[in-house]
Amino acid sequence: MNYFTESNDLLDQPGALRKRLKEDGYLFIRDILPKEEALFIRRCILGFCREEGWLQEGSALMDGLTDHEPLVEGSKGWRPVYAKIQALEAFHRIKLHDQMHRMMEDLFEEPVFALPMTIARIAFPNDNERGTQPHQDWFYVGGSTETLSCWAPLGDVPSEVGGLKLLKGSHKAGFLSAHTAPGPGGHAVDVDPDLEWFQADYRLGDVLIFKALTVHAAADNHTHDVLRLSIDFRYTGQSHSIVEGWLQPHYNWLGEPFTWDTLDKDWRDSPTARYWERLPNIKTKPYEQAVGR
Ligand SMILES: O=C(O)CCC(=O)C(=O)O
Repeated sequence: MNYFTESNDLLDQPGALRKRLKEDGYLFIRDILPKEEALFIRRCILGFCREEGWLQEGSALMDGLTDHEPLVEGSKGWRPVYAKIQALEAFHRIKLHDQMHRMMEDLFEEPVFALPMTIARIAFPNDNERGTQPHQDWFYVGGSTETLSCWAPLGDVPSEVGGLKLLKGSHKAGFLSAHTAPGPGGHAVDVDPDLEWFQADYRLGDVLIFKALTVHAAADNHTHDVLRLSIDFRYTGQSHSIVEGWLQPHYNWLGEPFTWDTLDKDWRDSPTARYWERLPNIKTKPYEQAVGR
C-alpha cells in the first residue's frame, strides 16, 4: 500500500505547502483538527446510531460496533440519524477552527471561507460495493476549480477500516466525464486499474486536503463490524465563486428536516449559525453554469 506524504513539516512554509499541493494534488496533515471537538462529534453521532438501533447491543459506544444491515445513504432508515447529525452545532463548527482556517489562507493567499454544506459519512461494514466510487469533487461541487476539499476521520481509521484514498497527481489530467454508479453521489469516473492509490492509517485529528480535480474514492472497510465515521467540508478563497446550492445543508433536496431553519433552530445565536451571511460578497452561481472560476 502507498501511504500519503505527511506535510506537517511545511505548515510554516506556505510557499512549499502550495507547491506540494500543486504537484501532488493533495496534502495530508496530521493532528490539525481539535481532538476534543472531533471526539465530541463522534460520541454524539454514535449516540444517534444507538438510539436508532444501529449498534451492537451491550457494546461500548465509542467502539462503533454494528450488526445492523447496511443502510443506503438517503434511504428512509438512514434519515433520522443524519437529520440529528446535521442539527449538531459542533458538527458545523469544527471546519471553522483557527488552525485550519489559517492554513487555508496560506494556500489561497487571500481571505477564505468554508462552504456551509458539511457532509458526514457513515460507512457500514460488509457494504463495499456501495462505497463512494472514484470521482472528482468538481463534478458535484462546481464553482471555482480551486476549491479545496477536506476529509477527516471521526475516530481512528486504520487502513483496514478504509477511509479516503486518492490518485496522486490525477488533478493534472483535467476534468473527467462521469457516469452513473452505485454509492454516495451516484456517479464515478473510469480509472486505470493499474494506477496506485494512496491511503493512510488515519488518526483522529488528521485531515486530507485535495484539489477539486483529484480523483478519490472510499477505500474498502475490511472489518465485519466497525462503522466508519467521517466528515468532509470545503474551502475557497473569497475572490472565488461557489455554486449556490452549497450554501444549503447536505440533503436539502429532500426538504424537511434538511433546511437551516429547522437544523439550526437550537443554536441560531451561536457564531456557527449562518456565518456566511456575515461575510462580504460571497460569489455564487447556479450549478449549470459552473465551468471554472
Ligand atoms: O467518505 C466518503 O465515502 C467519500 C468522501 C468524499 O468523496 C469527499 O470527501 O469528497
